[in-house]
Amino acid sequence: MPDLVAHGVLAGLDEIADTGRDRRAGGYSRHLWQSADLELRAWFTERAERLGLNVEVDRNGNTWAWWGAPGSDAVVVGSHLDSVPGGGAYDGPLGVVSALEAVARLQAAGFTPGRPCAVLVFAEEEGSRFGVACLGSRLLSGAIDANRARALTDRAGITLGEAAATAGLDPAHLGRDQESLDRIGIFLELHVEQGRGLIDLREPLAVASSILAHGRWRLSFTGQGNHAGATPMTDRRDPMVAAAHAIVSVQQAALASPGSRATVGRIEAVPGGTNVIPSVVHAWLDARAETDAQARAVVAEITARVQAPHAGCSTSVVEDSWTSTVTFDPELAARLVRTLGGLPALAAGAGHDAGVLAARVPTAMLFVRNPTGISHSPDEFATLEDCVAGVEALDTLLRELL
Ligand code: HGY
Ligand code: MN
Ligand code: MN
Repeated sequence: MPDLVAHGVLAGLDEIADTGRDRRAGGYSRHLWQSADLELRAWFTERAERLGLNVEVDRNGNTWAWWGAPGSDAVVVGSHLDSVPGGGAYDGPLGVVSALEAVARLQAAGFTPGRPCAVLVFAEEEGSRFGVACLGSRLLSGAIDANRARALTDRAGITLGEAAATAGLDPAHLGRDQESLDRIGIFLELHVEQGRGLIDLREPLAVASSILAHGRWRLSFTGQGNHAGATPMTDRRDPMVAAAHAIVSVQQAALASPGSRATVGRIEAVPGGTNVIPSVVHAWLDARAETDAQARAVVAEITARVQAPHAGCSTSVVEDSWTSTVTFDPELAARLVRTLGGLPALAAGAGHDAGVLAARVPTAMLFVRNPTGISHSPDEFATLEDCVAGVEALDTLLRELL
């Protein structure tokens, strides 16, 4: 087995291993244009420039590292460097370091690309700061309205437009970037697998076949803020109780629709004091299913259940984002499988920038086995051997596609 640090793939992960560690949650919290993300951007630029790549940041904060001159019909390989709160080391960064390593190997072998090639790092894939996942690819492709995006706020109330300006971008230029989009001939994303598919198949790699339909909704419960000691239990309109009831309904609605998934991973009580009955509680719903119709039906069921008045509170449900079921380009997937000498196909439960781009350009994904089957957690993992298999697969694919 090759030595861990001597090996380029994990050397890249090793170099960023201390960036954005979250002491409270464990794992990493790397959020758009905050200190860890800025450090990772600088790291990527330095890494790419060391390979002689030309680094450009586009109008939406996505970073492109061009091998040779930028141009149309390019083969673009990439992923993201941001994380969920308390995320693992591999979700995103594995795809970025593997792409850089594949380019380094091709250069070392004296390979010259016959068409433009870039390594691309998308901004805010997880939506951890501004709430909408795959924001960089949605803005680039026009899948989100620029005015809506500019007005998104983070937990401190800073708008995306303000944050973009602080990061040196012109907020007026956020939005669909046809020129950049037109350069992509093929997009490839390598990603750590986020479930148990490859464990069960006993295979190190797979090609993606599809992504579940998925979206995010904000459920808000409004009651009466009041004193925790002075207000009798029978005289309260407590939105925390309404939210608790709703969260149980979320689980019940998804269990009643086999294959669907619905999660409340974040709640916020306003104002949020131990001795204060909240006036408002927000709960964020993430719902997914194989088809758009099934995901929509689960959310409709949840909406009906949570809107029935509970604890004297009123409820609103607002859609923050939606992505239809993605089916990856079958011809490109078949080409990958042929080139790599046979690979299983895997349906993904997680969303990806590749899924957003798939609606506009031929797109494919490679998954690398995750022996814990756990993701969005510090327990996410990939072995050195499997990471090397991923880089070798990218190397082979780039030789074929370039
Ligand atoms: O939430 C997701 O599916 C992804 O990991 N961005
Ligand atoms: Mn993720
Ligand atoms: Mn990811």
